[in-house]
Amino acid sequence: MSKPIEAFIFDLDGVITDTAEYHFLAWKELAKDIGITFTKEDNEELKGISRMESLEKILKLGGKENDFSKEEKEQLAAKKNEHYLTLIQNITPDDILPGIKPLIEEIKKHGLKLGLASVSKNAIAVMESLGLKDKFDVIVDAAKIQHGKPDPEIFLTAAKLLNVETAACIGLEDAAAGVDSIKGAKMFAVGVGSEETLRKADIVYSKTELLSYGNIIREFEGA
Ligand code: B16
Ligand code: MG
Repeated sequence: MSKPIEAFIFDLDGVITDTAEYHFLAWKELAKDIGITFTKEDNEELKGISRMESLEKILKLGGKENDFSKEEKEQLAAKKNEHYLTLIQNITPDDILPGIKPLIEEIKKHGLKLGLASVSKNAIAVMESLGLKDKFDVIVDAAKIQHGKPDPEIFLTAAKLLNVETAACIGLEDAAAGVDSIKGAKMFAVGVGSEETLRKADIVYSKTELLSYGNIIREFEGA
């Protein structure tokens, strides 16, 4: 028998809103500038991974991991972020993915706590544009952690700040690295995306519109 549920902890990019697509477009253009072909499939590997680690993976993909100095890499990452910032400029509450608002409302209605675990340095700005920042009890972003996903630190920190035990938390993720982070924190993991990529999750929904509070709680209680 599991503990009674106390909190839901959401990933941002790819779960609450589709900024994953904007990250992809910005990386694709940067990769092209330096002569690397970067596909949507390659992008799967970057989901939930920090900005600098993402750049390192792209350089490796193109066999250019030793071609740039630390300063040059920082410039490349900054260039990608500038482009990304222009892409997310027009984000509004209409960009909240289907099924997320009703799920958040159910969570609130049941008096549960709500946390965000995003490794994005732009998380607070995006949450503000979506009109969701004040609904969350805790936002853990890149500024609050040392180790990104798949390390469990980000979900552990969210649980700690919410003052709940990890066994009483449900984490939601669209990335394999994020699911590893949730499971490393010993939480119940809800995956959004493909079963194959997210096979370590306790339950997987192919799209956010299929997320159901009742169903998630039943699975959590049965785990
Ligand atoms: P930034 P999440 C992650 O956010 C994205 O999934 C990942 O693709 C991105 O590289 C990372 O944020 C860093 O983002 O460049 O804005 O700091 O999925 O943890 O919400
Ligand atoms: Mg994500």
